[in-house]
Amino acid sequence: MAELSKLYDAIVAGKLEPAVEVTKEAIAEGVEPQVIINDYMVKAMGEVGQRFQDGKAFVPQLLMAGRAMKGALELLKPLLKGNASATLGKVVIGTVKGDLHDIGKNLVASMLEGCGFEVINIGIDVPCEKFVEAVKANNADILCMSALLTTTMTYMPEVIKAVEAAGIRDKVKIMVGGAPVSQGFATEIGADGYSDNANSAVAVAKQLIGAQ
Ligand code: B12
Repeated sequence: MAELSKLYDAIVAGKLEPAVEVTKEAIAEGVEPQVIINDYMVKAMGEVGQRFQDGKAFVPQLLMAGRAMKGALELLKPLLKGNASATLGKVVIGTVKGDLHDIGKNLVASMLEGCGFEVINIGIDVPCEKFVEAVKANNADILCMSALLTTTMTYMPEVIKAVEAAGIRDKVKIMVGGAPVSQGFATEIGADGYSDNANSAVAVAKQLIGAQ
């Protein structure tokens, strides 16, 4: 039996190899990817964040934990894909300007892809113009923005304004997310959808394009 608590420990300790090993074992034993991600990986990142906040961990520890989580997540990505037959719609996703956090954004992207959306992932530190260009160039149905910092979530309404100024606001639904973002904030800035996790992000996306 894969000892999944060791996956939690490995991510908290920022150790890539044991994180990958335990994940491989769990996959071989048929443990649901969602269980591995939500019950162990996301919780471990939460613990690292708490330690950082409490002054018990520092940026190098955050980086190493992020690296361990990403490595293990790579193994699970192919398993998140699969039951998608036709494309439900096109999604452009990025982390807003000034923000380099991409683990949660990539998880949302993988889940959307796995559930039938075509996803154009435009990366981190994305300025307004790049979001607008990508939506236009791909004729996207949904624009997803991620922010993990209280100082960068305030960039989200700027992007919405830029989409409006480009005259395409009625053509694209806008979803926002990331740890400091809330439903209240999403409503306040005029976003169409919000979710606090990758699973329900898919449900919200489907709802927004009338696929559910
Ligand atoms: C890993 C990490 C880093 C790594 C990022 C590596 C990477 N490639 O992403 C590094 C080391 C680079 C980093 C840097 C910094 N970080 Co940091 N980081 C974290 C940490 C520990 C985990 C984030 C994470 O990956 N969580 C796991 C994922 C799965 O969760 P998630 O991102 O929340 O995503 C989920 C949901 O939010 C949602 N979601 C996310 N995006 C979207 C988008 C849409 C559209 C939807 C619908 C849903 C959705 O679904 C996701 C999956 O379920 C958090 C602590 C925390 N608990 O959040 C701090 C944290 C975010 N960091 C913090 C800080 C302060 C920093 C730094 C400023 C530190 C510094 N002094 O340099 C820098 C800023 C760099 C920058 N300009 O961005 C603070 C932010 C405080 C604040 N309130 O603003 C936090 C909260 C730590 C803390 N407790 O103080 N960090």
